[in-house]
Amino acid sequence: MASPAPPVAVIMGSQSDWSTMRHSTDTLDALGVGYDARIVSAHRTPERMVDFAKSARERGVKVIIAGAGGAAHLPGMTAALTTLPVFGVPVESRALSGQDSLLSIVQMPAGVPVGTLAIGRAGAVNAALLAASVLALSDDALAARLAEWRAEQSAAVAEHPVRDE
Ligand code: RP5
Repeated sequence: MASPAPPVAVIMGSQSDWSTMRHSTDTLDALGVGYDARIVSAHRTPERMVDFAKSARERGVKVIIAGAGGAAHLPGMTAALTTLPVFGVPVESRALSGQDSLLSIVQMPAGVPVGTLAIGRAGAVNAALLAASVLALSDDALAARLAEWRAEQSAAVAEHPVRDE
């Protein structure tokens, strides 16, 4: 039998989404959370999307992070095909600065949830932190690493601004 998949799947609609979605994988790396990163396009590879989403739970995936831009159907269609938690990251599009991505991910009809994050890097980082929070519900060591990550973030904030102008 094949070994189980890493707990987080980071999927994206295109290679061009990687510069945003790498912030999810960088954050998961920092927290020691295993993941698999894949290109899965709702429009260009719809059958790959269906195969991925339908098999995710049985392969051992626990949380899905899905980034897409423009007419960003990937998070919603993936959520329609699995009951695993799906966090959607709107990628900043050239034409509409990611407003199109955000609205097409966030405005899901009642019954098929996508936890929608901010546009771009902030959303990609926070999707990873949310995924880690979900996994930390049943993983005390990860909960401790997450608390440490937060403490380091707090410690890095200076009390006074540098007067550099
Ligand atoms: C979406 O279309 C992708 O998620 C990407 O953000 C956008 C543009 O894709 P490319 O034309 O750059 O491949 O499916």
